Amino acid sequence: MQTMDKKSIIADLKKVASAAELDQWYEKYLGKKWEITVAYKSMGELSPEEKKEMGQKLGEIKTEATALYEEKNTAFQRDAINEQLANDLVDISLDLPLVKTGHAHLLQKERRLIEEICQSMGFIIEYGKDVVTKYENFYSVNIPASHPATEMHDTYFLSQHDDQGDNLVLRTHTSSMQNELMKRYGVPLKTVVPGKVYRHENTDASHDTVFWQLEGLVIDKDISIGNFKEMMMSLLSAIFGKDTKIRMRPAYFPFVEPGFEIDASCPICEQKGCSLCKQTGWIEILGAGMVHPNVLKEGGVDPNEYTGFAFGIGLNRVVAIKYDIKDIRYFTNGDLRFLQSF
Ligand code: FA5
Repeated sequence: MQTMDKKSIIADLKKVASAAELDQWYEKYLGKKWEITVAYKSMGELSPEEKKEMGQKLGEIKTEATALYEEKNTAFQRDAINEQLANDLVDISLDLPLVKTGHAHLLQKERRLIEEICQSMGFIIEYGKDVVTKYENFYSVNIPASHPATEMHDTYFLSQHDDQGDNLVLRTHTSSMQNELMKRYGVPLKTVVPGKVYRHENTDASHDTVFWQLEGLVIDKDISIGNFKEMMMSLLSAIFGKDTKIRMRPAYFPFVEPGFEIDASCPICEQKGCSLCKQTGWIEILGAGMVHPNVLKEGGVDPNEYTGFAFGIGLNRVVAIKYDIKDIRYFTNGDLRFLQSF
């Protein structure tokens, strides 16, 4: 009981100089085997008056010691945190190995950029589905089953069927969205559809089996070839942002009348001839034309009242021209040396 002297308990606590010493102090006085507990237990032998006096004294010691203990404990914890913060300072001048992070594929960065340009020109952006019906890919855009034009696209057919019993197809062009957009939005309409398309064909520097197209469809009253040309030239100069020569020539697509193709000058050989431009100096970048009346009718639009133009830009070729990439297969062959350089 001699240690139950309040002064010596508090004096002991005041001498405590570290968190470890504080733990020892706690064990000694307030822990499970603390001396105050032992003192409480030994009170059974005392008379009621002595018990009362001793109980009161022990209570006071406990309250005061606990408060002082808490105060010391908080101070030690604060010191520990401050010390950790002081030691955890980040040295921003230190040379650390670079953390390799991923980034968007060049094609996708460019696609987003072109989408922004199109949005600023008032186009709605839509994304279709990769797996479509024969109706969407062919029939709705004036390519009947018997039409030789179906041969123009080497198509990947799936074993699954649509409700007409026709095999589903991996879309061969983004024109497969034209009909749905006319039906969904009606007219006037100004929309672009970026999307992946699939063709079963031999690959070379300007042909791949999977590539991106960007379909444009503009329908309104009195839309003319002049409107088409003006819009196309502004779009292409905004996309390339450099001196790329453009030429337009007549072409055939069953879903337009008249139809055109647009070529861009080859940046790789400066038009002297190379494998990308197949020695011609020009690379075909898009097909286009005035929307065929049958396509308008099929989309529920009156061709006597409305006209329009459509275009399908080959994104891989456009990006290759913009960045002087001599073979579009680099986009899909997964070569990290190529991917990491953009
Ligand atoms: C079409 O796909 C038409 N749907 C385009 C169109 C839309 C015409 C609306 C009229 C109106 P074409 O098969 O030519 O057309 O493809 C369009 C563009 O895609 C080409 O100009 C070319 O830039 C690109 N392209 C075509 N085949 C490949 C291929 N195998 N690899 C990479 N790009 C290709």
